[in-house]
Amino acid sequence: MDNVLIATSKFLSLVLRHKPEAIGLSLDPHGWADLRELVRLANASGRPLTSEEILLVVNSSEKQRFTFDSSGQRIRANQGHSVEVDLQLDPLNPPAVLYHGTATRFLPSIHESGLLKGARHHVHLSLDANTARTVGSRHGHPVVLRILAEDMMCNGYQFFRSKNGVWLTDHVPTSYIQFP
Ligand code: HQG
Repeated sequence: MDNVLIATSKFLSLVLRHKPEAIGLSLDPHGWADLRELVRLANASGRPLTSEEILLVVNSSEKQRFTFDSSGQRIRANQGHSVEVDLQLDPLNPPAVLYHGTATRFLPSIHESGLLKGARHHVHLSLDANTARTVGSRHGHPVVLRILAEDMMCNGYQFFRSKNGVWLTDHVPTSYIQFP
């Protein structure tokens, strides 16, 4: 993605995940925003944006961060929200092991409290260790934790998978984390 599209993608993350009110946008209870309204409000608030640009971002995002509904007239973020939305994901059986990438500086606290979702709706887990390492490197020197997901599920913890393949759960207690 070129720099203009990256900036647009970050703007979409801001208004579709975290701060729709920044441009006066409202999301429906499931996180959907009307595309024309989004374009209108962005421009009205001084952030030039066209629906063509949005389409390019949605189609070129490797992580598939956003999705259109079947009518093509509404858009939402696939995961990563801090605003309260119900994505209506069904619980799903996870693989035996999932991975979480974090930074070494967080390890003492993770040893203490397990993985916490913080400002997001869920703790985010990756299907493979490489992806987890990339996620962790956003925060500093990366470290990959193995999460005993199947054991968690057997003990009643629920897992979900976002449309773009990120595994989600509420909290990972320390006892299900294998530290390197
Ligand atoms: C850490 C990106 C101290 C956690 C990625 C992480 C992902 C703790 C940080 C998605 C902790 C939160 C989410 C504890 C967890 N003590 N630190 N007890 N428990 N942490 O950004 O998982 O580009 O909210 O390890 O690809 O890094 O946005 O979560 O380091 O899918 O589409 O607290 O964001 O996707 O950081 O990333 P974040 P994350 P997008």
